Amino acid sequence: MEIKVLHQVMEWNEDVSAQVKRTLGENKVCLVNVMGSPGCGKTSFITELIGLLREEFSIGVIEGDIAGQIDAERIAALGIPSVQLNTDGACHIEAMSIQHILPQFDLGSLDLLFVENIGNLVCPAEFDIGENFRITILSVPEGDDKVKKYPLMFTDTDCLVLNKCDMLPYFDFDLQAVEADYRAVNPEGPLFQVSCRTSQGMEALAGRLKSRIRSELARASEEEAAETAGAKAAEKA
Ligand SMILES: Nc1nc2c(ncn2[C@@H]2O[C@H](COP(=O)(O)OP(=O)(O)OP(=O)(O)O)[C@@H](O)[C@H]2O)c(=O)[nH]1
Ligand SMILES: [Mg+2]
Repeated sequence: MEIKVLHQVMEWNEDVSAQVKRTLGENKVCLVNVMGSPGCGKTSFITELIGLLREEFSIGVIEGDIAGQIDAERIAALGIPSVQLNTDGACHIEAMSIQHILPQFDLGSLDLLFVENIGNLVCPAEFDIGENFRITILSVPEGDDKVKKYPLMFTDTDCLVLNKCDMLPYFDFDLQAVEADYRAVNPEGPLFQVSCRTSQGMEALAGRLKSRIRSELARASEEEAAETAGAKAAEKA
């Protein structure tokens, strides 16, 4: 199986996230930026979600890693279009790279594009890659102090997923403390407890995601309709 591997575009620092958003909006594609530490379960989570969402949405995945194409191969094995982005050392993905990769997908036939960001709790939070929304994953074995230590990752997210909850009996992990720390930095953000190993909590999460994706796609359609109406009115004037 041949996987397309593209490299991070480093020569420009210009913020092109608005252009990425425009391209995605025009094609009615919802982009979800999945972030978290190395090994927290980002690929496992996307894989689980593909199973739960693929009946309703046409899905593609951009897999970000410093090197290698292991994750893109995992996704391609599911029959889902996937492109591997290698950042060659950079600890985050930039919008410029997403803009560069989008033409690799048949955007007109996609509804949903997952981007698995580089495993890191720091830099990815600082870069808007043109996403509709962000999901941050924290896993039980990482420890219960991460929200306090890396607040931006948990402040600038639309949802926190606590993964590997099947491991809770084996770790001194204070769930209430994590919830309280998260509430302190992100009072409105939902928190889902899941296990990608047992699928615990995944259906409920997928239900909430479906509503969010539907409303993002509906908004893109409304904006397109408004633009068309505006252009027609301008033609007449
Ligand atoms: N017990 C348990 N293991 C899990 C769970 N989710 C993922 N794993 C395991 O955790 C390891 C890392 O999972 P990945 O999905 O590759 O994690 P990732 O965040 O994509 O990793 P990188 O791409 O390397 O940053 C694998 O061995 C998974 O099988 C879970 O809910 N419970
Ligand atoms: Mg991965």
